[in-house]
Amino acid sequence: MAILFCKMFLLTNVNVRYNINLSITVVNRNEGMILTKIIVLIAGLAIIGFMVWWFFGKHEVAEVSADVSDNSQSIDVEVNGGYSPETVVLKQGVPAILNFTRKDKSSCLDRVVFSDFGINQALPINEEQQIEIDTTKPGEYQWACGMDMFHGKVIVK
Ligand SMILES: [Cu+2]
Repeated sequence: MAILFCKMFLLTNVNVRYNINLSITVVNRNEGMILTKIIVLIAGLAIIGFMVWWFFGKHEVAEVSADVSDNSQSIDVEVNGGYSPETVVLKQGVPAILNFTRKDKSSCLDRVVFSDFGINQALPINEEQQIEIDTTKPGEYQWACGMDMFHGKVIVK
């Protein structure tokens, strides 16, 4: 009788343990879901942050304003798989020079064309070419490679 009672107790004990284990598992599953949500949230925020950084990062690299000193301004433009910077901001009325240096071996970028100013300048590799830009009129002026494939822009304001 005592043994039976003991066995029953053991059985209930096992049941209780099982129940506790089950409820812990349920709690863990809920916590897991919360954790998953937090991870998804953090990942989402990280992606948004990265996109913002990428957008502003590119923006900063792409656009450069000239330093104006002694009634002259100049900007160096590197030609290598495109133009860096792609957008150049010049001050209106101040004589401006863009220094183009081609580091790209491809013949695609061996000329730079400013159709608004009638400029079609050869860019020998690794040689700085000075291009005078007329800044008398404010506006946006595109430049391109000889084949009109790569583009850059001068903003006079
Ligand atoms: Cu080209």
